[in-house]
Amino acid sequence: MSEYTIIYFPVRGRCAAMRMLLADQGQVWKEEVIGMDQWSDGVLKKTCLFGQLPKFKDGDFVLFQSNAILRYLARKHDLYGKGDKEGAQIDMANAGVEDLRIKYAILIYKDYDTGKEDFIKTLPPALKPFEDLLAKNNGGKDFLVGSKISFADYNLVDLLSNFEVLSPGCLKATPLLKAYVNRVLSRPKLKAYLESDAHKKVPINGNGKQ
Ligand code: GTB
Repeated sequence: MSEYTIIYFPVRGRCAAMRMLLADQGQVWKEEVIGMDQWSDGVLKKTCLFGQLPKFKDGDFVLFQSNAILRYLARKHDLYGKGDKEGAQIDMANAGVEDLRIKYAILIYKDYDTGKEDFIKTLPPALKPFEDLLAKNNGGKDFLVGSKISFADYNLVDLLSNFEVLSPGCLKATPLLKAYVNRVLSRPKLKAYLESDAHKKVPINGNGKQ
């Protein structure tokens, strides 16, 4: 029996995808919410391997780094594709999501006022590789890789949901991606979680920008 705990700031941020994965897989988890006042005293930060959150616990087992946490959960819950090749393709897709997430975080936390317009203009070409991956996999009817959802799908769908908030309609140029996001978001357990206060009342980012 797993005893999962997510220790993070009161935002969706880098924990949204792992929460979506857990909810969709019917898992329960605890949240330890760290306010900025607590974080600023530096006590917890000193105990974090890279000086950052999220921190994740499975009982006594502790992990840092959101993508490592996603992969751990993927291995435990069979969300890493079939065989080495699908696993490598899922890693490749997730690395693309991470590259884009870093650009989004820079926009949100550093360049929002000056960079938003340009960021939105670069979205269609930035999303094209994911549209291409979908197109090559059963004409876009399945997931990024293979016929079963993977951790990279939760990560991508979370980021694309944030982009839809930043720029409503931004998926118009990538219709397979748009249909895929809708399909994933309508999975019953995931939908119920996303409609709950546990998700809705938590802001996307820590500075009020979205
Ligand atoms: N590579 C790491 C991962 O993927 O886990 C990156 C983790 C990371 O960037 N953590 C940030 C952090 O711990 C929080 S996510 N920052 C504190 C520090 O470095 O001291 C982004 C974020 C920023 C601000 C808030 N906020 O104000 O509530 C929340 C989340």
